[in-house]
Amino acid sequence: MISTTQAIKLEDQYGAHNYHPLPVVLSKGEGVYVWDPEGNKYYDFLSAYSAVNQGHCHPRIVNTLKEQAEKLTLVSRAFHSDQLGKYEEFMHRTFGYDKLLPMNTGAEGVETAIKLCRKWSYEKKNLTPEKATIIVAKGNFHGRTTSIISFSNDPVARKNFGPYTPGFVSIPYNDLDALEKALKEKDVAGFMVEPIQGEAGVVVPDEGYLKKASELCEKYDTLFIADEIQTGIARTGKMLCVDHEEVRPDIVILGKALSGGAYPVSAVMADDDIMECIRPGEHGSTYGGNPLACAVAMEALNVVKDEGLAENADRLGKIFREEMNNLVDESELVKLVRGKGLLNAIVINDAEDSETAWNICLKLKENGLLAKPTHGNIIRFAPPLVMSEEQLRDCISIIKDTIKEFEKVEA
Ligand code: IF1
Repeated sequence: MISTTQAIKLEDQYGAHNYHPLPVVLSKGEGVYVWDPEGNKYYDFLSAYSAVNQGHCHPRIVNTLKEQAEKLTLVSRAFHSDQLGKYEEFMHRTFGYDKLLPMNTGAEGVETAIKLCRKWSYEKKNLTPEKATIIVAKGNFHGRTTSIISFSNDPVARKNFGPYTPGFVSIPYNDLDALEKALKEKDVAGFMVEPIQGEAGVVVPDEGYLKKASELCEKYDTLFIADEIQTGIARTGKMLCVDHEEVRPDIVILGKALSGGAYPVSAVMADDDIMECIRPGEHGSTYGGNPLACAVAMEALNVVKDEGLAENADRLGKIFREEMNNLVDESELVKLVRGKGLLNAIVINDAEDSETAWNICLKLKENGLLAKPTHGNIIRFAPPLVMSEEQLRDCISIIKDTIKEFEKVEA
């Protein structure tokens, strides 16, 4: 078994430095726990950015992965497989859309939704060829491809990656007037938005924002596209985050926990009038819809349903925010807590570029809990949805004690 020091050294020497991870190496995961090579045990409070909602190495998902892997993993879409149609029907029954376009990563799902939306706008809404625009929200994070970072307003994500893909209009998040104004412009094809902005720091829009936004898109015959890659699959206390407002987007994008962290699986769902704008040979991917992905995704979603993970996330999330609000009252260091279900974040009372949040995460690690700051002074807390109330309360104590310990040192 390689040691923590050796593992980090190898990555530093031979790996691109495109991340700045916490100085911890993980070699085993089970449910809400992960272990480092030296045998230290941690609560995972990041869940691989909401990809392991079902907990690490869920036995049902791992067994399905093993069984299918011994039968058939990939045939490409040159031929049919016995899993793809079954999976597509399963997803139709689960989410109620006519059709699904299977991809692999979240960014591929987002790129697919962009292409689908543009194609629909030329072929069904008769927009000016090559002039379609898609409205996006400032503070968005939809992935790392060149087109996606073209409409990011995060300089770190964009700098020196130009020239940028045109055809996107940025408006402030959670601002319906700005949305309506943008929808009135010429050649608008769609509005793509995260129901809660994850990377921006778990920014929850006002109650009713998603509902009104989808109604405005309807009014202006524009597609409402929900990126549920991080907020979906029970993370916020409902199967989809848009379910909190009973909104039915024209296009829904899923990823991450769609496979429970066992395999890259993403999906784009829409009804026939939109999905049939893409015809044979117009879009695809070698691994898209492979039988291994289909089998794993069906089992991963069955686990979510059978174990009532949405209900658990809703109930535990309320306890978490209540306890974090008590901490806000008691602590100078924690300014506020926000989130929905088990997608939450605390804002640290320090400058955006301060090291405080990072240092708190280092201390949390020493105390047995893994979390990582998102922008500057915000710490995202997103444990696997299989967590018990007892485990959550244990984590709350660790967080409270660490913050208090930190304040004493800081004071
Ligand atoms: C990183 C966080 C970032 C996403 C939404 C699409 C994608 C993501 C709403 C793309 C991916 C990941 C990517 C990872 C860190 C993490 C992340 F918000 F979840 F924390 F970066 F913002 N839509 N989010 O959140 O999916 O192609 O990665 O499968 O890139 O550092 P992907």
